[in-house]
Amino acid sequence: MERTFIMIKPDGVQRHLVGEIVHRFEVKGFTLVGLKMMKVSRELAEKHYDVHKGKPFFSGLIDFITSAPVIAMVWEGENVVTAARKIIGATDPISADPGSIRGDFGVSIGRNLIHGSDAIETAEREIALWFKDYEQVGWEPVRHSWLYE
Ligand code: D4T
Repeated sequence: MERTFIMIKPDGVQRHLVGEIVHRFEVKGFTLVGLKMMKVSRELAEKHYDVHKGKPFFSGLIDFITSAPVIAMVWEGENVVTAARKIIGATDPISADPGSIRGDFGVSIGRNLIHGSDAIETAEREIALWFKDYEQVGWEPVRHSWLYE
């Protein structure tokens, strides 16, 4: 079953949106298989955002991600990578559709509340970067046959 890496950023934690955000993934039908709260080191933040190194917003982004705790999660389900990006919404919250997390709760690209892996290969890289194997707990939800034909 497909897995994706989701992180509630420091603004989501500071704005007390953790429960709301977790709820959206749960009620959609995805399964939580890993969750931890952590203060991110600059080293981990720079590895995670490696592709943006050298861009004008990079140092501000690293300052922001390391400024307060985040909630790191692994979610599981069919097509969860693509579906999670839809639940999250476009990068700039002003362009994000209402009904998405960024569309409902954000106003600024530098405070866009949540990260989600953008492809299956990215998800594999990010899960390996953030989670040890034993921190991921595979389990069989009893609702499974009511979600999938
Ligand atoms: P993340 O990676 O945080 O889920 O965001 P996205 O996948 O939606 O968007 P991204 O990789 O292009 O941007 C990473 C991160 O950088 C911030 N950012 C981005 C910013 O502060 N200013 C900018 O101009 C851009 C493009 C927001 C998300």
